[in-house]
Amino acid sequence: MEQSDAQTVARRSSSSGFALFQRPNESLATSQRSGDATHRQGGLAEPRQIANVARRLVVISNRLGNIRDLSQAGGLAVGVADALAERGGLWLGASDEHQDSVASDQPLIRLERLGRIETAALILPREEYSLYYNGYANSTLWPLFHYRLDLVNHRAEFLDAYRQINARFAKALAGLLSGNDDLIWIHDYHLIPLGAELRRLGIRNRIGFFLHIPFPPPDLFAATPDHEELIGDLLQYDVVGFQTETDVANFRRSVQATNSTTFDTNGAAEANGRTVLSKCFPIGIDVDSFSRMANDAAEDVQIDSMRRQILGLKQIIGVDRLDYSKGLPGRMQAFARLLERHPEQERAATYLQIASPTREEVSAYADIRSQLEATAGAVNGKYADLAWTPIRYIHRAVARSRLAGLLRASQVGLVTPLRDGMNLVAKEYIAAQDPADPGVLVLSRFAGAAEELAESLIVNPYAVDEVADAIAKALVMPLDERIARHGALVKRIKRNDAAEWRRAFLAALAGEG
Ligand code: GDG
Repeated sequence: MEQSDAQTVARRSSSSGFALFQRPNESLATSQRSGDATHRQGGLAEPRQIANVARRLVVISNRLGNIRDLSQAGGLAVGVADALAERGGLWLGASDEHQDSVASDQPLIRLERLGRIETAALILPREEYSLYYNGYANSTLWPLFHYRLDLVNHRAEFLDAYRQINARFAKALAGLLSGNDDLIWIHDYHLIPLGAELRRLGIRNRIGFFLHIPFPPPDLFAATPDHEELIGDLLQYDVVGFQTETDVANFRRSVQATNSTTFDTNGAAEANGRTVLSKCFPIGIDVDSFSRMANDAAEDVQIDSMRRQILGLKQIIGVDRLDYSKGLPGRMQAFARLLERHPEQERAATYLQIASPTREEVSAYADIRSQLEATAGAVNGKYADLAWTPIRYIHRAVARSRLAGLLRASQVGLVTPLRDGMNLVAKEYIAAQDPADPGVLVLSRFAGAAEELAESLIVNPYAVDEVADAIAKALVMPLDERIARHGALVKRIKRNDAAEWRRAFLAALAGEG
């Protein structure tokens, strides 16, 4: 994307120069706008005709994607940016910049425009943001929604900051809306109360919420003292979207248990004088563009792959944020069990784990890191020799194009989370394969993706020997079986791709779905 396309929306301040900060009511509508849609190669999608394009789309997520360079971006950022590019619209998220001093009550926003997309970065008080993000979002809700009550840290100041930050988002957004017709699409667990805060400010627009992570069963959900408020918040939306049918069912049961509201066979319920639709919208990827990226692998990835071919070494790969929900220590143990139970795989298979750093301020994440380093060290210490390193463990983010090449060069994809909303790596692994000689996906039954990807080898990640045996089966699977399984999986990920995900959600949000 050309840098020069970008335009910082700034209004001349009363003194000299440009004020980068803009109060929302000095609105974008009065700022100079650039005309045409922006096209990109490997970046934003070209605008396409879709239903209900007349209504402006307003997206809110905790973090803004970098719309000037989506080459590193994953599913959510690309999916959202493409939806905005198709119809034009606004994306509001928290800025990386923070206010240090006492919080201002007026929203501070940095506005930018690139083609038809406008971004609004909300500058939030540092301490309050940390209590909201590291605190309630990632120390309370994330473990709770991933069924990890043992890791939930519940503190009153986390919840206060969470509600306060959501109220700040609402105030900022209210000033940026261009009317009742804007379609508002809110993303993920950081912003559950945002719809209710907007309603409190008198916003009557259609508002949709999509949860990217699982929704827990009622007995677990009820363990948070705030569960009734959270259900009340979710019932303020017009559409509440989930990744899987399991999540939808869990949500509906919690609603019923909390306030006796029932859903009809279409998933609709009456609440607060409005119809709330709850439905499953499985997120997908842009299959063709990921396949292309995998096919154009970097030279050193190809050389590494050729070297392994010569040595007769097969590669097993895992790619995850270093998060305790992803089941990484168990996965390494399963690889160690593979070597014990299937000794013919010694020096015949190597396991590459890319575990990108994430949320390092939260203590549970430091624990998982040391646990993983210890396991990798123990397995390598026991088995490695001069010619063979059983586990290669990379604790760094890897460029997306390189990642695609590495997935293609691996004969087994290991995706074994203990619980996951969807898991896009599973879909990326399938998209990356050579259809004439594809690898095999070993997939946890507790990843949302397992609802769609039945032709992978489905495993229970808690059953270490079962995972080890599935890896062994994948390593020796005959070509015709690999091709048949891969062909079926590709069909599925193409049917439920990123474009279909946003089309279906936006149709429901516009009241057409
Ligand atoms: C949440 C939900 C749901 C990973 N390491 C690197 C890297 N990645 C990319 C992957 C993939 C993305 O990040 C991760 O997506 P996942 O879906 O696997 O998981 P979460 O981050 O937990 O996402 C999840 C998702 O939201 C979408 O709704 O599927 O269930 O938890 O695209 O490839 N990308 C680069 N370097 C890395 O080192 N460039």
